[in-house]
Amino acid sequence: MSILFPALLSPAGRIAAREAVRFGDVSLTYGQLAAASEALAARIAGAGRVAVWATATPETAIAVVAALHAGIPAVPLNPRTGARELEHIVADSAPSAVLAAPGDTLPPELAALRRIDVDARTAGAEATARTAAGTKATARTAAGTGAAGRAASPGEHSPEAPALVVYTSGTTGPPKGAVLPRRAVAASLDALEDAWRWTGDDVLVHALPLFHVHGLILGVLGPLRRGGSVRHLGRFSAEGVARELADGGTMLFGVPTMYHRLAEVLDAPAGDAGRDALAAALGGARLLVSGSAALPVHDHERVAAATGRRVIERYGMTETLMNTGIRADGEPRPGTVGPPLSGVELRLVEDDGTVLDGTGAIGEIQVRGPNLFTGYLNRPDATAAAHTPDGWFRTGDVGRVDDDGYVTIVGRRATDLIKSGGYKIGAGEIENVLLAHPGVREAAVTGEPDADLGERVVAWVVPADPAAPPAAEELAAHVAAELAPHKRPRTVRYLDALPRNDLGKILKRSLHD
Ligand code: MCA
Ligand code: AMP
Repeated sequence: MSILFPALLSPAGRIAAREAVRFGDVSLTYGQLAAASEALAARIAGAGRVAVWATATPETAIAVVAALHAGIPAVPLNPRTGARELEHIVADSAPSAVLAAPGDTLPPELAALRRIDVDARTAGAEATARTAAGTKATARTAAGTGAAGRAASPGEHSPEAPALVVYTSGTTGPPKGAVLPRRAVAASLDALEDAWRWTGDDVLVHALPLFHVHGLILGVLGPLRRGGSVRHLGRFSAEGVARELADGGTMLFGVPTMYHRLAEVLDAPAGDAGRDALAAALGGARLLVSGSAALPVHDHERVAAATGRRVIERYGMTETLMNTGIRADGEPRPGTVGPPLSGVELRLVEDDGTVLDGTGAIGEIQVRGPNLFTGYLNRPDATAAAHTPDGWFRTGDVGRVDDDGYVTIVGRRATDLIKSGGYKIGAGEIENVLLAHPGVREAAVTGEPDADLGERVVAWVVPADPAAPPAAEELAAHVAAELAPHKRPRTVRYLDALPRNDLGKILKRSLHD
């Protein structure tokens, strides 16, 4: 039987009063979160699957914990998802209800769903007011008792029962829903506990979106499983990171773009107040963790030079949760993602299926272990294609393993996958949307290196009317409205024709020439 959050079961005494989550200036204790999620779990009992309007708010934490408590799979939705992508996700995952905060305006694609309001204030959420001197005064914003000491129902469900369905992009077609069982969530979070000595005393700081594995599972469910707390900044800023780490935060989770932006601030001369405050706050943290994409060594070095602390990387995937990571007591080695985590088997395989065993050999990374998903929702074909006959998951990432087990990712097999700001984006989904624009005759999408985003989305467009090509901003807005803003092209290049081979296939590699 799987109990994901022991600290939320009948919280009493010190743990009931401990802060569980804080978003901006609104926080919930373990007692309040337990009461709110239990009450909501009772209201959604029997629902087949629920969508969660995953804003960066305590309501999202309550909604997801309630669904897990009730044993109902939750489908976190990016609140900025455009019409086409949202229609697909709703049709594919067929939720019976959508959980949202009372003030949220939901788009027409969700109109047919039963709406269930989740209100953190009725759970007794507290607003923490900061005085100019930096001390805190706490005021209750709504009536509510919390539930210190109240008995909770056990929330026990089969380890194989689906916990979450998280949508992730492939090279072509719409995103697929990765079905993550409770077993995988528990196994991956416990492997990180082991690697990072993650305890209930840790206070995690981050500003990640809550509709992906990184921000939601690691960033919210992780602290709750340990009985610790999370402080979400609402929106990423160097000032917010500095403030929260200086005020009790022990760990920082971020994507490389965030560390790059911190490194830019740290580049200011010593004596600059913002730079010095950030350097001191990062220097005082127990653990600075980067993931979702590679953190360039240059940014590693800039942070280390200014703070005396090394950022450590871990390597994961929506389908596999976490695979490898530098340990808290291990050697931080920039450019590597550390050894496999406890319980994870990892091997390298050549294109022809030959399993590599020599140190330093380069091949596709394949993994196996309790951290893996059970499959893609409604896509047995894609699930089968993603696995080898002997049950290993093909990550599509290409890497090597050193003598001491440290893994280095050197690239990925599919050139049609773009990682921008830590988001995985399929070239095909953007091409399809661009082709639906009346001003576009032909389109190809590629990723280009970008110092801030890692890669940026570039659209190569043959206009329907060469005399009046659609403006780059118009195409970006079109993609943002149909898919999501982070998928919009940041650069548009106009061509008379796309380079193609004899079979008519677009030659993407020659685009950049
Ligand atoms: C701009 N915006 C637009 C348009 N242009 N909206 C509509 N139409 C347009 N044409 C808006 C955006 O919505 C946003 O609004 C604002 O402008 C800025 O957008 P953008 O430039 O895209 O944001 P950014 O500042 O570049 O974001 C950088 C970021 C972000 C904060 C680092 O990329 C991010 O949060 N990344 C995290 C990705 C992540 O969590 N990945 C995990 C998946 P507004 O300003 O109002 O917001 S990977 C994973 O889970 C695995 C397991 C793993 O290993 O971790
Ligand atoms: P997603 O499918 O959005 O969950 O993204 C998973 C992918 O992110 C992996 O397959 C890797 O390509 C990439 N990734 C995650 N963490 C790292 C890391 N620390 N270094 C390099 N790539 C990473």
